[in-house]
Amino acid sequence: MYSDRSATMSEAERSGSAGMHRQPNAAPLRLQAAGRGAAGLLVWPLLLVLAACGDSQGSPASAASPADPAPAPAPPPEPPPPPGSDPPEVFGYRVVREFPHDPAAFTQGLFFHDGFLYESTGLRGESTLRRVELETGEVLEQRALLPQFFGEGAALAGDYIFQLTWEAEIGFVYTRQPFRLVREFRYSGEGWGLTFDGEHLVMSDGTDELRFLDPNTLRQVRTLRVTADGEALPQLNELEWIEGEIWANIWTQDRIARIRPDTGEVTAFVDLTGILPRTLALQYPEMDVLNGIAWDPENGRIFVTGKKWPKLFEIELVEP
Ligand SMILES: [Ca+2]
Repeated sequence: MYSDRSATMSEAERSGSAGMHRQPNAAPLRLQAAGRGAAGLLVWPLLLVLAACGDSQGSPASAASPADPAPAPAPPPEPPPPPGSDPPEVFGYRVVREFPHDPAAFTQGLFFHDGFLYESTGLRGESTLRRVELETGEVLEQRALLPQFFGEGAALAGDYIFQLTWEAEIGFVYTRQPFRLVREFRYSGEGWGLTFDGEHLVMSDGTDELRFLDPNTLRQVRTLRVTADGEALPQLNELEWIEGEIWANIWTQDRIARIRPDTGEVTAFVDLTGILPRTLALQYPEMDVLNGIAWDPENGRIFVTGKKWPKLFEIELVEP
């Protein structure tokens, strides 16, 4: 239903500010030293190496005297499970605090930086990039996309905000504050979610594959197939890098997948069923699916919201 793929003229071209970044051989942006979440702070998941059981050396059986009846042979040790074969754990949640959220914001990208939320909203004619005050939901700065663009994922890398569009195969790069468009980039296929792992932009496109892009060249450096319990997990949507994991909304589901960035294995789900009170659905009939994860690394806060949801929630996980 959103089949307008003819929108090839960029926002910058139309706004007349394209000259500075339309040169085909323009040098790539050099990002300043990455802030929080930089590679030096990367916390890769620990691999737990389980000591093998059933080693008979030194066991009490070997100390038996020759007069004792021969001990029954020890059963062979269980072979270790192959990597990725464990079913993902399912975490619950607890709402720590609720914040107001613009019920007109069709949330497609969400991150938290230095005390403020940053949000990319979708729908043609309604798409924006905005800086939002957490406590009040007030929009402090907003930049509208041209009506042919459907805003999607957004992420901060260094001092630049990267924003995807759904089908136009164009991404935008802005200075963080104020929002000044400094560059465009192209990619093939659809743009859905975006986050930054401290080294690369991580992008989803609606499939089970994540793409890793160099934030300086915007070139793809690798891809990652995401699986849950050995099965491909498609419809990966809004993303967030949280302490060495990629968290992903699953489109149309109230679940977030927690993904190992090295193997693509989903180690756990967060089940957010019921987080939005049903009574609000009557009051806000345009509410759409859960979409939007933001992480405040300084205070260890997780925020979630959805498309045209009137609320944004700070949550804590509840152990399975
Ligand atoms: Ca996010």
